[in-house]
Amino acid sequence: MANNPHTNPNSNGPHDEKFKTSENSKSESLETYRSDAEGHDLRTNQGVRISDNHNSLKAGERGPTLMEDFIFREKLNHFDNERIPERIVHARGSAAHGYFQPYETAAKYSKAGVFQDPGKKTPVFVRFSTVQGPRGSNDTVRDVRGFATKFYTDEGNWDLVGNDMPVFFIQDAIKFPDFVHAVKPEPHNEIPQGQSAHDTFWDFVSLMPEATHMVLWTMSDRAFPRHYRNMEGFGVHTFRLIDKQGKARFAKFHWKPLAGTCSLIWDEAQKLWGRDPDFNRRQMWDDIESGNFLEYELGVQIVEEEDEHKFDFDLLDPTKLIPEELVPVTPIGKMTLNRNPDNFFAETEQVAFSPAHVVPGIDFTNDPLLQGRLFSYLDTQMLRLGGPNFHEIPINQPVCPAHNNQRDAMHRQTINKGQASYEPNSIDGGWPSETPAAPENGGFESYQERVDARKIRARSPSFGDHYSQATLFWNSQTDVEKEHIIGAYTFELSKVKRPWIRERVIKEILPNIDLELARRVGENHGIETPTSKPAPAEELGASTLVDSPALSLMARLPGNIKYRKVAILVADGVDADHVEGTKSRLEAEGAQAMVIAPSMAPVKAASGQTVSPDGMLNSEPSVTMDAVVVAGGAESVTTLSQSGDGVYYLQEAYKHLKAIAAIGEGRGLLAKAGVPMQEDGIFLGATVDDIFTPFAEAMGKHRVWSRDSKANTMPA
Ligand code: HDE
Repeated sequence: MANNPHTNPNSNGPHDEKFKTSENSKSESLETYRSDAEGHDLRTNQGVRISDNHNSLKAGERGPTLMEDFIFREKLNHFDNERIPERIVHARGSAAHGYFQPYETAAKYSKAGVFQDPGKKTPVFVRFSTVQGPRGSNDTVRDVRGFATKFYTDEGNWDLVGNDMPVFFIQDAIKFPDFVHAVKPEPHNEIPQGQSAHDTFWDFVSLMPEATHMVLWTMSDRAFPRHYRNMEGFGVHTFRLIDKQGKARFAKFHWKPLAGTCSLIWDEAQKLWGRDPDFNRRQMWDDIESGNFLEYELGVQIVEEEDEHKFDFDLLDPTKLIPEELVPVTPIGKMTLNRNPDNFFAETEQVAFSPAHVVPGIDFTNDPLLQGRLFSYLDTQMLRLGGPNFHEIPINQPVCPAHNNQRDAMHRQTINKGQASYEPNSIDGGWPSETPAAPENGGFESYQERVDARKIRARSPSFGDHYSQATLFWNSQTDVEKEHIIGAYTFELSKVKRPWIRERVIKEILPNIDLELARRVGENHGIETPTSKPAPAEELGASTLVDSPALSLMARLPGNIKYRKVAILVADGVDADHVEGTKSRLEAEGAQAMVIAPSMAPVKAASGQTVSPDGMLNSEPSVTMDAVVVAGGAESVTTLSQSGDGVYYLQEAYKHLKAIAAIGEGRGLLAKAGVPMQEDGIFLGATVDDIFTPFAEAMGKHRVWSRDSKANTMPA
């Protein structure tokens, strides 16, 4: 086209150089908008200095407030409008900045700039979230976690809007409003908040067998991660990667946490709702502030186009995963989260992710859930962020330039110069101009998938298997994980009031996953279960694998004590050497030691030294720790043994399968708490050196799993 300066030989106007950004590009772009009030006078939004911020303007000291008071009106008016709609799902979230860096070039899979150069750090912003609860709900509820990453690449923003589970509840986006209405607090009384344990959720999922696989994941301990750093992430859908030659391959995205996978225990998660409702967001914030950054490896499972149909499930079906034993996850780079936002609202609340935000080299498939998502995110953000200019909000702006002929609308910030807001034009030199199609030019060209079909409202028969991967997941769990899943179904269904819904789950759904699972949950509800699977063969499906060990949380335990939080219990008369010795050995291996005392008053050690507590028995309870050490010193242990909080600390730690060590007289507190002394995961010794190595080893396994069957004997 003659007016396209890209192609017009007579045009020598400017055009975009290839953009080279750095790890800091996003932070630098936000700098323009940061505001620091230090040293400034208080002023109105119009810049007028305010001389009295305590009294409104009145007709007489005791008289009515005057309409004329523009200072008062402006302040109240802004305050009255501070809230925006929260996200319809994923309302509660917490985010951090960081960067992504490839290990080596992944050019053989994708031409996306973000994957090409191992020396290149691309800025990212990641928001973690729960799904069901409102903005003010608890962090540790049983729920899916969102894991949404915005890559600010040289070629535009790429959003990988994933979850911490690799599958989803439904196969077609048209069912999303039904699903969300069912799982959300019930419409008549807005109960329960942040929970799936209620009638409408179980009613829906038991009538929708395709939900079974994902529900099983949410009944596992994955539903309450110990820390965002201990959580896997998944792009869920099958995407396409396109290389420079235009060749496409199917790809699933994975985030693998370098700190290993660890979850809470249900009883612990529930207690945390009260003890620290901000448990996950607080830990991420504190860790980043203290330089303990979060790290994840980005991996891809690649399937060649010709292998599309070689699996016993459909790659387009979002209720299915590709077992890692069939297609290994190839690591392609690492993401580090290393900076907290400056302002929660401006960044975490206003960030707008969308799976439709892709860059050249990444493309979609016909997964009908993904196709629906491509519409939904922009649509909801129009309402949530007040119109079509939300891409101008600083956190949402790309780090490369973005020019086009879109104009006006609410809250427009950009001052577009020139007269031509159309293309082609000859008035403004033909700018901004299209990028002629050709891979080296960097324009987005959709993958030319051949589509030759009838228009039809139907579900593909290849989506008909609803159970085989649920069975695969169940088979892949360790005995402890299975017990926790049985406990989870039992608990959730105990909150379902309508008996026919409980019966439907136990008699018609669970047996199709596993007869023993159904029998055990049935036993707990006094419901007899069938002795053979009730679903028709095509719904049961058949998995080529019997199990997939990668699906167990135990497959990626941390193996060391880095970032683990350990309480050292002390009171007056404590042996200071035990405290110092334990602390220095823990910290040397990257763990965080917290000295916990009955109060915040400095503790007088037996030697006369002073030990400063980091927290109190009841303000930093055992549910916020990974392990406990009781320091010696006869007087200290007597005081702790006489404290209900001290005794409870150990009982609860025991119940939650935590490693417990006692040095010297410290064993007295174990005796008082009824914690067995001769058991795995309990370490007694006269000195720190006696206990440390086996204690640390036990912590590296996250929990003392062998204690699981005894945990319930402890009345904490
Ligand atoms: Fe979302 N989802 N979703 N979702 N989703 C939203 O977008 C939607 C799905 C996910 O931290 C909403 O801006 C539909 C799967 C995350 O800001 C909304 C369907 C996966 C976040 C929306 C799905 C996700 C959202 C609400 C089925 C994992 C939070 C507010 C077709 C791969 C992002 C918003 C953040 C948020 C729609 C299913 C992940 C309404 C229609 C599957 C992590 O647009």
